[in-house]
Amino acid sequence: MSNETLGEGDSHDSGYLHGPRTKRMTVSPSAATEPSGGKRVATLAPETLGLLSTMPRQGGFGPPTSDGFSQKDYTHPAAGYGAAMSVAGVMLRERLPLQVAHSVVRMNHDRVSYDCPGCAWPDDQKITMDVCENGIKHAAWEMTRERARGGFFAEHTVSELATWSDYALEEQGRLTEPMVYDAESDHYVPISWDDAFALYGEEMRKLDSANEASFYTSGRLSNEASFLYGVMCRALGTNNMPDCSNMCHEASGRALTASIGTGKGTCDFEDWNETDALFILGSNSASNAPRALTTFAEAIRRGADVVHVNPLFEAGATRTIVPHEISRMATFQATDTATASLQVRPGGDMALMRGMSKVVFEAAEHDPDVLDHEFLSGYTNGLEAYRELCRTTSWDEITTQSGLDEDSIRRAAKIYMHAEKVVISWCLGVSQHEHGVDQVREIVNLLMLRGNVGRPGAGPSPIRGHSNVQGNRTCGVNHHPSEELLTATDAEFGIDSPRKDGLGTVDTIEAMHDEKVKIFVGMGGNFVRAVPDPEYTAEALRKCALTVQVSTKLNRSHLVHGRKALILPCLARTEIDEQASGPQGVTVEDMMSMVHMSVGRREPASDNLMSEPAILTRLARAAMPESSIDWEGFAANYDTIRESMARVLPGFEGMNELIRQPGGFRIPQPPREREFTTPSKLAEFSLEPLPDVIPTDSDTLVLQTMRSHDQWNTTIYSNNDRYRGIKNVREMIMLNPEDMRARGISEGDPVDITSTSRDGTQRTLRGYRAIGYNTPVGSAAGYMPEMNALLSVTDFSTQSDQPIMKNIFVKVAPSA
Ligand SMILES: Nc1nc2c(c(=O)[nH]1)N[C@H]1C(S)=C(S)[C@@H](COP(=O)(O)OP(=O)(O)OC[C@H]3O[C@@H](n4cnc5c(=O)[nH]c(N)nc54)[C@H](O)[C@@H]3O)O[C@H]1N2
Ligand SMILES: Nc1nc2c(c(=O)[nH]1)N[C@H]1C(S)=C(S)[C@@H](COP(=O)(O)OP(=O)(O)OC[C@H]3O[C@@H](n4cnc5c(=O)[nH]c(N)nc54)[C@H](O)[C@@H]3O)O[C@H]1N2
Ligand SMILES: [Mo]
Repeated sequence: MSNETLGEGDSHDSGYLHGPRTKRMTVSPSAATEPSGGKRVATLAPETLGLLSTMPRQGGFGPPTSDGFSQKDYTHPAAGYGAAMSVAGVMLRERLPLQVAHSVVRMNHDRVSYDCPGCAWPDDQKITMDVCENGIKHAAWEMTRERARGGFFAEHTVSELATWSDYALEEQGRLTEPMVYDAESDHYVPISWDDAFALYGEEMRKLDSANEASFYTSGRLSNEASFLYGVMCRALGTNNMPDCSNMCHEASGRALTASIGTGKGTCDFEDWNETDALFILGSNSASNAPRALTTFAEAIRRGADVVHVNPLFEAGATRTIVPHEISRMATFQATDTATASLQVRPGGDMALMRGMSKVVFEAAEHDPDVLDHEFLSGYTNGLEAYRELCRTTSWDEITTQSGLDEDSIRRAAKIYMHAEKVVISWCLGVSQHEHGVDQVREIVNLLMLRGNVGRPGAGPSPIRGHSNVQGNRTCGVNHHPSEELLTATDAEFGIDSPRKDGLGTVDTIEAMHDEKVKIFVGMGGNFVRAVPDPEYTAEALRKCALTVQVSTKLNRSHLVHGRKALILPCLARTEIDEQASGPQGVTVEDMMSMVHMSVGRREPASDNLMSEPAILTRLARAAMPESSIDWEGFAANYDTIRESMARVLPGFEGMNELIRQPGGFRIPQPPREREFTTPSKLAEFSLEPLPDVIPTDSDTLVLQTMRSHDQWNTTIYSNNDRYRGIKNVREMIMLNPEDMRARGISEGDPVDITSTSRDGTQRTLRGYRAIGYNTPVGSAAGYMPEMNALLSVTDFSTQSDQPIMKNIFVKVAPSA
């Protein structure tokens, strides 16, 4: 099937793919109005300068640079030679030539190997080497030969390190021993593990209530560690468990729970492999789930449709060399990965879904079989009200709010109706909006019309983020846990879990700022960088009595700390985890609910590291010396953790045996069998009006913040973004050329970006470079985490509590 270019005309916001415009542009640093290189570029407006003013913003958070920047549209297929070169660069930096290549081949495959620490895409067991460029880079990042030893901390005060770039901090390599902050000398100094845990225990026991502590998780934590973490928090008496999922798929979880009863997608890999039409909304798959490209390409080869919905024409929507096909890589034979692309307006996905449903209902007037009556009458609730809602939503509203013309939407609906089996998938482009929950529910509404739920080859299927973010939730990391989980936990451990919801990410920031939370524990991640409003968050963290960061590498969150601070270095997933009963393995759950084993094989980066499960058992014991839970037994043998998990978590019965089968096991997903666990026991149509996603003031642009190809969340590998043709700049904003003209901005000009938050405060990033790009008129795009400086902590969705990171209202003007 060929790449169909739908729609006519050439305006940038007319709907379907016209292909990015081609241009060449290079700006040398001498053309910049500010001094170039490591010490310049945008700073926050003076009025917002505060606690973060010690943090340099050198060329964004990537490596310092003195070279000119450029944008030139990328015309090669995704993956391929550029990928190989990029991997080589990272390996060189980590001084890692052979080991990685070796390890990576084993990664994800052998059941006694480790799970890729990158994304949550499932492993294709049929492909002997299903690896990708970004997975290799990510594994290399943790396998680095560089070490931040105690001597390093003796040489630099924390105030000095705070002036280093984020890139330089991580470049120090793996942390090697526990450290404690010494306020007198302003240094991190070595501390024994025993003393570190004793200090933590002492501070915890000073609290009036466990609710004065908050326990963050980044989505890499294993299932076993997540489970222990949850039990520890509940035994302490708190549900304060913010996690990175509060910033990525909270909306998806809430929406799916309301619609079908459980917060996960219903598809497995086989469904993706046999579907007739795949709709991919708001995902930059080529960079963030690269192995998905293989699936897109294979879908096209068997004649299925693959429709991408995105304000940008991302590489995954064009042509690709599928990641594992090394021979093609050598000869550059590209494969199609899309049949159509819809250039939606930011936040316009719900209107698109509504429009498609409207067309389906219209078609059903002539041919009743368009609807799946058996499914709709037997398993769903609210069909007639939804039909009426679609009837009364006008085309005018649908086209305005989606940014797509009626014809384009009708053609997308035709693809949907012609396909017997449809999978709709989405990522942050859908969830990180005010109406993220409504958007995901509208996806389910559309799927239900033709019974595309709980049937092979069909279903809703969010692309998840971190490699174990889904497993974290399954195993108990949740600030609003279910009664079912708490009851089972209480029965297993003889505790009395708190029933009150805990604090999520945004609430934790506020509570620390109000000094209601006094201890912050981060199990991985880089909290101060990942969250909105870094300055306010830094103030909040600095008010804490104690901050504890369990990490593999040095990052900004170690330098923005409480009055007392601990850095507890842990083993990485690729490393041997030796405990009293011998070497241990942990498990992870991929985005399709498959749980499998991950066993590290490499020598640990230092002999003074502890595993995450072991650290958690020691933290638990230190805070609860009298606890009757056998924490020490858990640390000695992870099988004993899994025995408890098997009793507490539905679907984990027999876990120890199941994970020793090749490929692991699949957690039962009731909606997959059309068993909907909603209160009505039916799948629920949602009946929300379309929100108005267009700023009332025509001067305002909607800014989305996203990842470059060369970064992992807060870790930046380089200042390049290969598929978008961007070289050597992160402090940039992509603008539609029409919007640039209207503001008197030329290509490469320095501009100031001012956001207005929900609390009325304004924030400005100065001297960002304007880059003309094919993004809809009225929209703009730039990079996270730099642009978190534009968000207030109040800028979160009232539906999901998720920060609205794809929906920032800004004004852009030439720099003064
Ligand atoms: N290499 C690498 N892989 C990663 C990560 C990484 O940083 N690096 N991060 C991991 C994590 S934690 C996550 S959550 C995922 C994130 O994966 P993605 O969701 O792909 O992440 P983003 O870079 O934020 O890209 C958002 C995409 O949504 C589009 N978009 C923005 N607004 C809208 C909209 O209103 N509608 C639609 N339809 N599209 C929109 C953007 O143009 C962009 O293509 O990736 C995971 N995988
Ligand atoms: N503006 C904006 N902001 C965003 C987003 C956005 O799209 N736009 N996306 C949001 C999303 S989806 C997410 S998930 C968050 C990401 O937020 P986080 O998960 O908090 O951030 P990461 O950058 O993934 O965390 C990196 C750090 O984790 C530590 N680490 C790495 N491996 C391990 C390990 O094995 N164990 C332990 N204990 N630590 C380890 C290292 O010290 C490293 O520095 O950012 C969010 N922030
Ligand atoms: Mo994420």
